[in-house]
Amino acid sequence: MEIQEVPVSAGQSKANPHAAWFTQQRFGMFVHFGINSIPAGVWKGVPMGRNWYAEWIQMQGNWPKGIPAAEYQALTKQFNPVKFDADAWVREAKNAGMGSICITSKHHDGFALWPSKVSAYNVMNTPFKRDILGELSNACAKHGMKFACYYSHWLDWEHPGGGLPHPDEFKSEPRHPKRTQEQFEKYWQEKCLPQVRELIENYHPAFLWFDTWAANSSEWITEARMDELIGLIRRLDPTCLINSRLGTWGHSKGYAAVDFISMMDNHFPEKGFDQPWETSGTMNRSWACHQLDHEWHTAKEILTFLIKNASRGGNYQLNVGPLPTGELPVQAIRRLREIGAWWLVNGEAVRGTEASDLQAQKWGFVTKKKGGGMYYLHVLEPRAGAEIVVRGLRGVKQARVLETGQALDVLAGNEHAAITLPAELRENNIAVVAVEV
Ligand code: FHN
Repeated sequence: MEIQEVPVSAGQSKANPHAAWFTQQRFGMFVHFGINSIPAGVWKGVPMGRNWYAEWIQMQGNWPKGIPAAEYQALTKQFNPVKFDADAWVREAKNAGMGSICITSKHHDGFALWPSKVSAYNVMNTPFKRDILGELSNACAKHGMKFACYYSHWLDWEHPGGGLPHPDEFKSEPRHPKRTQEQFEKYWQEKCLPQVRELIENYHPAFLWFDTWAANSSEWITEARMDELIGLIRRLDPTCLINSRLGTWGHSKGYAAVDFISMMDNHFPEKGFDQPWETSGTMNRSWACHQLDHEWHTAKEILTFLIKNASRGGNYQLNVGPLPTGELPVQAIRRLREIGAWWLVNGEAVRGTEASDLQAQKWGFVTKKKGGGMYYLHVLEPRAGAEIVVRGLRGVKQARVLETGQALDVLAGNEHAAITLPAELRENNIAVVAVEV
Protein backbone atom coordinates (compact mmCIF):
# COMPACT_ATOMS: atom_id res chain seq x y z
CA MET A 1 0.00 0.00 0.00
CA GLU A 2 1.16 3.54 -0.72
CA ILE A 3 1.52 5.43 2.50
CA GLN A 4 1.64 9.12 3.19
CA GLU A 5 2.50 10.64 6.51
CA VAL A 6 0.68 13.86 7.25
CA PRO A 7 2.18 16.05 9.99
CA VAL A 8 -0.04 17.39 12.72
CA SER A 9 -0.12 21.17 12.65
CA ALA A 10 0.76 23.04 15.79
CA GLY A 11 -1.95 24.01 18.23
CA GLN A 12 -4.51 21.55 16.93
CA SER A 13 -4.81 19.61 20.14
CA LYS A 14 -8.38 19.60 21.36
CA ALA A 15 -8.50 16.28 23.13
CA ASN A 16 -12.03 14.95 23.22
CA PRO A 17 -12.87 14.30 26.91
CA HIS A 18 -14.43 11.02 25.79
CA ALA A 19 -11.01 9.86 24.61
CA ALA A 20 -9.63 9.56 28.15
CA TRP A 21 -10.20 5.78 28.30
CA PHE A 22 -8.51 5.43 24.92
CA THR A 23 -5.24 7.05 25.95
CA GLN A 24 -5.40 5.22 29.27
CA GLN A 25 -5.69 1.74 27.73
CA ARG A 26 -2.76 1.94 25.28
CA PHE A 27 -3.30 -1.55 23.87
CA GLY A 28 -6.17 -2.96 21.83
CA MET A 29 -7.05 -5.81 19.49
CA PHE A 30 -7.90 -5.38 15.81
CA VAL A 31 -9.76 -8.22 14.08
CA HIS A 32 -9.92 -8.69 10.30
CA PHE A 33 -12.58 -11.27 9.62
CA GLY A 34 -15.06 -11.92 6.84
CA ILE A 35 -15.76 -14.06 3.79
CA ASN A 36 -12.20 -13.28 2.63
CA SER A 37 -10.99 -15.41 5.57
CA ILE A 38 -12.22 -18.49 3.67
CA PRO A 39 -9.78 -18.50 0.72
CA ALA A 40 -7.14 -17.10 3.10
CA GLY A 41 -4.83 -15.74 0.39
CA VAL A 42 -5.16 -18.59 -2.13
CA TRP A 43 -7.69 -18.71 -4.98
CA LYS A 44 -8.19 -22.00 -6.83
CA GLY A 45 -4.79 -23.18 -5.70
CA VAL A 46 -2.96 -20.02 -6.79
CA PRO A 47 -1.57 -17.61 -4.18
CA MET A 48 -2.94 -14.09 -4.63
CA GLY A 49 -0.61 -11.49 -6.12
CA ARG A 50 1.09 -8.24 -5.25
CA ASN A 51 1.02 -8.11 -1.47
CA TRP A 52 0.15 -10.13 1.59
CA TYR A 53 -3.19 -8.50 2.40
CA ALA A 54 -5.48 -11.55 2.21
CA GLU A 55 -8.57 -9.38 2.67
CA TRP A 56 -7.78 -7.97 -0.80
CA ILE A 57 -8.22 -11.32 -2.56
CA GLN A 58 -11.27 -10.18 -4.52
CA MET A 59 -8.98 -7.74 -6.34
CA GLN A 60 -5.71 -9.61 -6.12
CA GLY A 61 -6.75 -13.21 -6.65
CA ASN A 62 -6.87 -14.39 -10.27
CA TRP A 63 -4.34 -11.63 -10.95
CA PRO A 64 -4.35 -9.36 -12.94
CA LYS A 65 -8.09 -9.59 -13.59
CA GLY A 66 -9.26 -10.08 -10.06
CA ILE A 67 -12.04 -12.48 -9.10
CA PRO A 68 -15.38 -11.79 -10.83
CA ALA A 69 -17.72 -10.23 -8.26
CA ALA A 70 -20.39 -12.92 -8.53
CA GLU A 71 -17.81 -15.67 -8.04
CA TYR A 72 -16.28 -13.92 -5.04
CA GLN A 73 -19.65 -13.14 -3.49
CA ALA A 74 -20.61 -16.82 -3.72
CA LEU A 75 -18.23 -17.29 -0.78
CA THR A 76 -21.22 -16.28 1.35
CA LYS A 77 -22.58 -19.79 0.71
CA GLN A 78 -19.53 -21.22 2.49
CA PHE A 79 -19.33 -18.77 5.37
CA ASN A 80 -19.94 -20.88 8.43
CA PRO A 81 -17.41 -20.17 11.22
CA VAL A 82 -19.05 -22.59 13.64
CA LYS A 83 -16.19 -22.36 16.14
CA PHE A 84 -16.61 -18.61 16.55
CA ASP A 85 -16.73 -17.97 20.29
CA ALA A 86 -16.85 -14.26 21.09
CA ASP A 87 -16.12 -14.94 24.73
CA ALA A 88 -12.92 -16.81 23.85
CA TRP A 89 -11.68 -13.92 21.66
CA VAL A 90 -12.38 -11.39 24.41
CA ARG A 91 -10.67 -13.53 27.06
CA GLU A 92 -7.52 -13.81 24.95
CA ALA A 93 -7.49 -10.05 24.36
CA LYS A 94 -8.10 -9.22 27.99
CA ASN A 95 -5.45 -11.62 29.20
CA ALA A 96 -2.93 -9.98 26.86
CA GLY A 97 -3.59 -6.62 28.51
CA MET A 98 -5.84 -5.18 25.83
CA GLY A 99 -8.70 -2.81 26.59
CA SER A 100 -10.67 -2.86 23.32
CA ILE A 101 -11.57 -5.00 20.34
CA CYS A 102 -12.21 -3.44 16.95
CA ILE A 103 -13.62 -5.72 14.25
CA THR A 104 -14.03 -5.25 10.50
CA SER A 105 -17.80 -4.78 10.48
CA LYS A 106 -17.51 -4.28 6.72
CA HIS A 107 -14.21 -4.42 4.86
CA HIS A 108 -13.57 -3.27 1.27
CA ASP A 109 -15.45 -6.24 -0.19
CA GLY A 110 -18.67 -4.72 1.22
CA PHE A 111 -19.80 -7.78 3.21
CA ALA A 112 -21.41 -6.95 6.57
CA LEU A 113 -20.83 -9.08 9.66
CA TRP A 114 -24.17 -8.05 11.13
CA PRO A 115 -27.83 -8.39 10.05
CA SER A 116 -27.84 -5.13 8.12
CA LYS A 117 -31.24 -3.98 6.91
CA VAL A 118 -29.44 -1.76 4.43
CA SER A 119 -27.76 -4.50 2.39
CA ALA A 120 -28.58 -8.17 1.95
CA TYR A 121 -24.87 -8.83 1.52
CA ASN A 122 -24.55 -9.74 5.16
CA VAL A 123 -23.99 -12.58 7.60
CA MET A 124 -27.67 -13.54 7.80
CA ASN A 125 -27.53 -14.65 4.18
CA THR A 126 -24.86 -17.24 4.89
CA PRO A 127 -25.22 -20.69 6.49
CA PHE A 128 -23.92 -19.13 9.73
CA LYS A 129 -26.86 -16.75 10.27
CA ARG A 130 -25.48 -15.34 13.51
CA ASP A 131 -24.92 -11.71 14.39
CA ILE A 132 -21.15 -11.64 14.87
CA LEU A 133 -21.09 -7.99 15.97
CA GLY A 134 -23.92 -8.58 18.42
CA GLU A 135 -22.19 -11.56 20.02
CA LEU A 136 -18.84 -9.80 20.17
CA SER A 137 -20.21 -6.54 21.57
CA ASN A 138 -22.10 -8.48 24.26
CA ALA A 139 -18.99 -10.46 25.20
CA CYS A 140 -17.01 -7.22 25.38
CA ALA A 141 -19.62 -5.65 27.68
CA LYS A 142 -19.52 -8.76 29.89
CA HIS A 143 -15.74 -8.57 30.29
CA GLY A 144 -15.44 -4.78 30.64
CA MET A 145 -13.80 -4.46 27.24
CA LYS A 146 -14.54 -1.62 24.80
CA PHE A 147 -16.13 -2.72 21.54
CA ALA A 148 -15.32 -0.88 18.30
CA CYS A 149 -15.96 -1.19 14.58
CA TYR A 150 -13.77 -0.83 11.52
CA TYR A 151 -15.91 0.35 8.61
CA SER A 152 -14.62 0.70 5.04
CA HIS A 153 -16.41 3.91 4.08
CA TRP A 154 -14.51 4.65 0.88
CA LEU A 155 -13.89 1.31 -0.84
CA ASP A 156 -16.88 -0.96 -1.33
CA TRP A 157 -16.65 -3.58 -4.04
CA GLU A 158 -20.22 -4.76 -3.78
CA HIS A 159 -22.22 -1.58 -4.23
CA PRO A 160 -22.19 -0.36 -7.85
CA GLY A 161 -21.18 3.13 -6.66
CA GLY A 162 -18.66 2.12 -3.98
CA GLY A 163 -15.00 3.16 -4.21
CA LEU A 164 -12.57 1.07 -6.26
CA PRO A 165 -8.79 0.89 -5.94
CA HIS A 166 -6.91 3.62 -7.79
CA PRO A 167 -5.80 2.26 -11.19
CA ASP A 168 -2.26 3.66 -10.81
CA GLU A 169 -1.78 2.13 -7.39
CA PHE A 170 -3.43 -1.08 -8.37
CA LYS A 171 -2.31 -2.18 -11.81
CA SER A 172 -4.98 -4.73 -12.62
CA GLU A 173 -6.02 -5.52 -16.19
CA PRO A 174 -8.49 -4.64 -17.47
CA ARG A 175 -8.47 -1.42 -15.45
CA HIS A 176 -11.46 -0.67 -13.28
CA PRO A 177 -13.89 1.84 -14.70
CA LYS A 178 -13.83 5.09 -12.76
CA ARG A 179 -16.90 5.83 -10.65
CA THR A 180 -18.76 9.07 -11.23
CA GLN A 181 -19.52 11.36 -8.31
CA GLU A 182 -23.23 10.58 -8.79
CA GLN A 183 -22.56 6.85 -8.47
CA PHE A 184 -20.44 7.34 -5.38
CA GLU A 185 -23.01 9.67 -3.82
CA LYS A 186 -25.64 6.99 -4.30
CA TYR A 187 -23.41 4.50 -2.47
CA TRP A 188 -22.73 7.06 0.25
CA GLN A 189 -26.40 7.82 0.88
CA GLU A 190 -27.73 4.33 0.28
CA LYS A 191 -25.18 2.16 2.02
CA CYS A 192 -22.40 3.95 3.88
CA LEU A 193 -24.34 6.46 6.00
CA PRO A 194 -27.25 4.11 6.83
CA GLN A 195 -24.88 1.30 7.79
CA VAL A 196 -22.85 3.57 10.06
CA ARG A 197 -26.15 4.59 11.65
CA GLU A 198 -27.02 0.91 12.19
CA LEU A 199 -23.65 0.23 13.79
CA ILE A 200 -24.07 3.05 16.28
CA GLU A 201 -27.72 2.38 17.07
CA ASN A 202 -27.33 -1.38 17.41
CA TYR A 203 -23.87 -1.84 18.91
CA HIS A 204 -22.75 1.51 20.40
CA PRO A 205 -19.11 1.17 19.33
CA ALA A 206 -16.62 3.07 21.50
CA PHE A 207 -14.89 4.15 18.30
CA LEU A 208 -15.26 3.86 14.56
CA TRP A 209 -12.09 3.09 12.63
CA PHE A 210 -12.46 4.38 9.07
CA ASP A 211 -9.99 3.54 6.35
CA THR A 212 -8.43 5.68 3.66
CA TRP A 213 -4.77 6.04 2.85
CA ALA A 214 -4.23 9.25 0.85
CA ALA A 215 -3.94 8.04 -2.79
CA ASN A 216 -7.04 9.37 -4.52
CA SER A 217 -9.46 9.06 -1.64
CA SER A 218 -10.09 12.79 -1.16
CA GLU A 219 -11.76 12.92 -4.55
CA TRP A 220 -14.46 10.74 -3.00
CA ILE A 221 -14.15 11.37 0.70
CA THR A 222 -14.54 15.11 0.36
CA GLU A 223 -14.69 17.55 3.26
CA ALA A 224 -18.47 17.83 2.81
CA ARG A 225 -18.87 14.05 3.00
CA MET A 226 -16.57 13.81 6.00
CA ASP A 227 -18.57 16.50 7.77
CA GLU A 228 -21.80 14.71 6.95
CA LEU A 229 -20.44 11.47 8.42
CA ILE A 230 -18.91 13.15 11.47
CA GLY A 231 -22.16 15.06 12.04
CA LEU A 232 -24.19 11.86 11.90
CA ILE A 233 -21.92 10.12 14.41
CA ARG A 234 -21.83 13.10 16.79
CA ARG A 235 -25.63 13.38 16.74
CA LEU A 236 -26.16 9.69 17.40
CA ASP A 237 -23.42 9.24 19.99
CA PRO A 238 -21.05 12.05 21.01
CA THR A 239 -18.93 9.55 22.97
CA CYS A 240 -18.08 7.52 19.85
CA LEU A 241 -14.53 8.36 18.81
CA ILE A 242 -13.48 8.76 15.16
CA ASN A 243 -10.05 8.08 13.68
CA SER A 244 -8.07 10.21 11.23
CA ARG A 245 -8.13 7.70 8.41
CA LEU A 246 -11.61 8.99 7.80
CA GLY A 247 -9.56 11.05 5.32
CA THR A 248 -8.38 14.05 7.28
CA TRP A 249 -5.65 15.00 4.78
CA GLY A 250 -8.55 16.25 2.68
CA HIS A 251 -10.13 18.20 5.55
CA SER A 252 -9.37 21.86 6.25
CA LYS A 253 -9.24 21.14 10.00
CA GLY A 254 -6.84 18.22 9.47
CA TYR A 255 -6.61 15.87 12.42
CA ALA A 256 -8.59 18.30 14.56
CA ALA A 257 -11.73 17.18 12.73
CA VAL A 258 -11.52 13.81 14.52
CA ASP A 259 -10.59 12.29 17.88
CA PHE A 260 -7.49 10.24 17.32
CA ILE A 261 -4.80 9.88 14.71
CA SER A 262 -4.19 6.52 13.09
CA MET A 263 -0.76 5.94 11.63
CA MET A 264 -0.34 4.11 8.35
CA ASP A 265 -0.15 0.34 8.66
CA ASN A 266 2.64 -0.86 10.95
CA HIS A 267 4.15 2.61 11.22
CA PHE A 268 5.71 3.38 14.60
CA PRO A 269 6.72 7.05 14.55
CA GLU A 270 9.87 8.48 16.11
CA LYS A 271 7.88 11.28 17.73
CA GLY A 272 4.43 11.53 19.29
CA PHE A 273 1.57 13.88 18.48
CA ASP A 274 -0.33 16.45 20.48
CA GLN A 275 -3.58 14.51 20.03
CA PRO A 276 -4.41 10.89 20.95
CA TRP A 277 -2.86 8.56 18.38
CA GLU A 278 -2.34 4.91 17.59
CA THR A 279 -0.62 2.48 15.28
CA SER A 280 -2.50 -0.50 13.98
CA GLY A 281 -0.21 -3.34 13.08
CA THR A 282 -0.20 -6.91 11.87
CA MET A 283 1.09 -9.96 13.73
CA ASN A 284 2.37 -11.48 10.51
CA ARG A 285 2.12 -9.72 7.14
CA SER A 286 -1.57 -10.08 6.37
CA TRP A 287 -4.51 -8.59 8.25
CA ALA A 288 -7.05 -11.29 7.41
CA CYS A 289 -6.10 -14.96 7.74
CA HIS A 290 -3.50 -15.96 5.11
CA GLN A 291 -2.64 -19.63 4.90
CA LEU A 292 0.83 -19.01 3.39
CA ASP A 293 1.97 -16.17 5.61
CA HIS A 294 4.37 -17.67 8.13
CA GLU A 295 6.33 -14.55 8.96
CA TRP A 296 5.10 -13.93 12.49
CA HIS A 297 6.54 -11.29 14.78
CA THR A 298 7.79 -12.65 18.07
CA ALA A 299 5.95 -11.62 21.22
CA LYS A 300 9.01 -9.61 22.18
CA GLU A 301 8.95 -7.68 18.91
CA ILE A 302 5.27 -6.93 19.43
CA LEU A 303 5.93 -5.74 22.97
CA THR A 304 8.73 -3.53 21.69
CA PHE A 305 6.30 -1.84 19.27
CA LEU A 306 3.82 -1.37 22.10
CA ILE A 307 6.39 0.12 24.45
CA LYS A 308 7.90 2.34 21.78
CA ASN A 309 4.51 3.87 21.05
CA ALA A 310 3.60 4.15 24.73
CA SER A 311 6.85 6.03 25.41
CA ARG A 312 5.73 8.57 22.81
CA GLY A 313 2.18 8.78 24.16
CA GLY A 314 0.63 6.50 21.56
CA ASN A 315 -1.51 3.37 21.47
CA TYR A 316 -1.03 0.11 19.62
CA GLN A 317 -3.82 -1.89 18.05
CA LEU A 318 -2.55 -5.37 17.31
CA ASN A 319 -4.36 -7.34 14.63
CA VAL A 320 -5.48 -10.95 14.56
CA GLY A 321 -6.92 -12.72 11.52
CA PRO A 322 -9.24 -15.52 12.69
CA LEU A 323 -9.40 -18.81 10.78
CA PRO A 324 -12.41 -19.60 8.55
CA THR A 325 -13.70 -21.70 11.47
CA GLY A 326 -13.90 -18.55 13.60
CA GLU A 327 -11.06 -19.61 15.91
CA LEU A 328 -7.98 -17.50 16.50
CA PRO A 329 -4.91 -19.12 14.93
CA VAL A 330 -2.63 -20.87 17.42
CA GLN A 331 0.23 -18.64 16.27
CA ALA A 332 -1.77 -15.62 17.43
CA ILE A 333 -2.92 -17.26 20.66
CA ARG A 334 0.62 -18.25 21.57
CA ARG A 335 1.85 -14.68 21.07
CA LEU A 336 -1.09 -13.15 22.92
CA ARG A 337 -0.41 -15.44 25.87
CA GLU A 338 3.30 -14.65 25.89
CA ILE A 339 2.41 -10.96 25.86
CA GLY A 340 -0.09 -11.65 28.66
CA ALA A 341 2.62 -13.29 30.77
CA TRP A 342 4.79 -10.19 30.41
CA TRP A 343 1.77 -7.95 31.05
CA LEU A 344 0.95 -9.78 34.26
CA VAL A 345 3.99 -8.27 35.95
CA ASN A 346 4.70 -5.25 33.75
CA GLY A 347 1.29 -4.02 32.62
CA GLU A 348 1.40 -0.95 34.87
CA ALA A 349 4.42 0.24 32.89
CA VAL A 350 2.20 0.58 29.80
CA ARG A 351 -1.43 1.12 30.78
CA GLY A 352 -2.08 4.55 32.28
CA THR A 353 1.22 6.02 31.12
CA GLU A 354 1.77 9.24 29.20
CA ALA A 355 4.38 10.47 26.73
CA SER A 356 7.75 10.43 28.43
CA ASP A 357 10.20 13.34 28.33
CA LEU A 358 13.05 10.81 28.64
CA GLN A 359 13.35 9.21 25.25
CA ALA A 360 15.63 7.54 22.76
CA GLN A 361 17.87 5.75 25.23
CA LYS A 362 20.46 3.32 23.86
CA TRP A 363 19.14 0.34 25.78
CA GLY A 364 15.38 0.80 25.25
CA PHE A 365 12.42 3.05 26.02
CA VAL A 366 11.06 4.97 28.97
CA THR A 367 7.38 5.29 29.83
CA LYS A 368 6.03 7.66 32.44
CA LYS A 369 3.16 7.22 34.85
CA LYS A 370 0.34 9.65 34.08
CA GLY A 371 0.84 12.73 36.23
CA GLY A 372 4.52 11.92 36.87
CA GLY A 373 6.30 10.57 39.95
CA MET A 374 7.35 7.34 38.26
CA TYR A 375 9.31 6.35 35.18
CA TYR A 376 9.51 2.83 33.80
CA LEU A 377 12.71 1.80 32.07
CA HIS A 378 12.10 -0.91 29.49
CA VAL A 379 15.43 -2.62 28.96
CA LEU A 380 15.25 -4.54 25.69
CA GLU A 381 18.32 -6.77 26.12
CA PRO A 382 18.82 -6.97 29.89
CA ARG A 383 22.10 -8.47 31.11
CA ALA A 384 22.87 -9.38 34.70
CA GLY A 385 24.92 -6.68 36.42
CA ALA A 386 24.76 -4.28 33.44
CA GLU A 387 24.79 -0.56 34.08
CA ILE A 388 21.91 1.35 32.50
CA VAL A 389 22.65 5.01 31.90
CA VAL A 390 19.45 7.04 31.73
CA ARG A 391 20.06 10.39 30.05
CA GLY A 392 17.99 13.22 31.52
CA LEU A 393 16.97 11.32 34.66
CA ARG A 394 17.31 13.36 37.84
CA GLY A 395 15.96 13.29 41.39
CA VAL A 396 15.73 9.51 41.75
CA LYS A 397 14.27 8.41 45.10
CA GLN A 398 14.49 4.70 44.44
CA ALA A 399 14.71 2.18 41.62
CA ARG A 400 13.48 -1.40 41.66
CA VAL A 401 12.89 -4.30 39.29
CA LEU A 402 9.17 -4.19 38.65
CA GLU A 403 8.70 -7.95 38.70
CA THR A 404 10.58 -8.74 41.91
CA GLY A 405 10.65 -5.43 43.76
CA GLN A 406 14.41 -5.86 44.12
CA ALA A 407 16.01 -2.49 44.98
CA LEU A 408 18.77 -1.31 42.60
CA ASP A 409 21.84 0.85 43.08
CA VAL A 410 21.56 4.30 41.54
CA LEU A 411 24.49 6.59 40.79
CA ALA A 412 23.24 10.13 40.20
CA GLY A 413 25.04 12.44 37.77
CA ASN A 414 24.10 15.99 36.74
CA GLU A 415 22.34 15.11 33.55
CA HIS A 416 21.81 11.39 33.99
CA ALA A 417 21.50 8.53 36.45
CA ALA A 418 23.23 5.15 36.21
CA ILE A 419 21.30 2.13 37.49
CA THR A 420 22.84 -1.31 37.91
CA LEU A 421 20.75 -4.36 37.08
CA PRO A 422 20.88 -7.25 39.60
CA ALA A 423 23.80 -9.66 39.31
CA GLU A 424 21.39 -12.61 39.50
CA LEU A 425 19.02 -11.34 36.77
CA ARG A 426 17.92 -14.02 34.30
CA GLU A 427 15.59 -12.50 31.72
CA ASN A 428 15.09 -13.25 28.04
CA ASN A 429 12.27 -10.75 27.58
CA ILE A 430 12.10 -7.01 28.21
CA ALA A 431 12.98 -6.18 31.82
CA VAL A 432 11.25 -3.24 33.46
CA VAL A 433 12.79 -1.06 36.15
CA ALA A 434 10.42 1.25 38.03
CA VAL A 435 12.06 4.50 39.07
CA GLU A 436 10.42 6.77 41.63
CA VAL A 437 11.34 10.44 41.29
O1 FHN B 1 -6.62 -1.83 2.60
C1 FHN B 1 -6.70 -1.86 4.00
C2 FHN B 1 -6.13 -3.14 4.56
O2 FHN B 1 -6.78 -4.23 4.01
C3 FHN B 1 -6.27 -3.14 6.07
O3 FHN B 1 -7.61 -3.12 6.47
C4 FHN B 1 -5.56 -1.93 6.63
C5 FHN B 1 -5.63 -1.78 8.13
O4 FHN B 1 -4.99 -0.62 8.50
N1 FHN B 1 -6.11 -0.70 6.04
C6 FHN B 1 -6.04 -0.64 4.58
C7 FHN B 1 -4.65 -0.36 4.11
O5 FHN B 1 -4.02 0.61 4.85
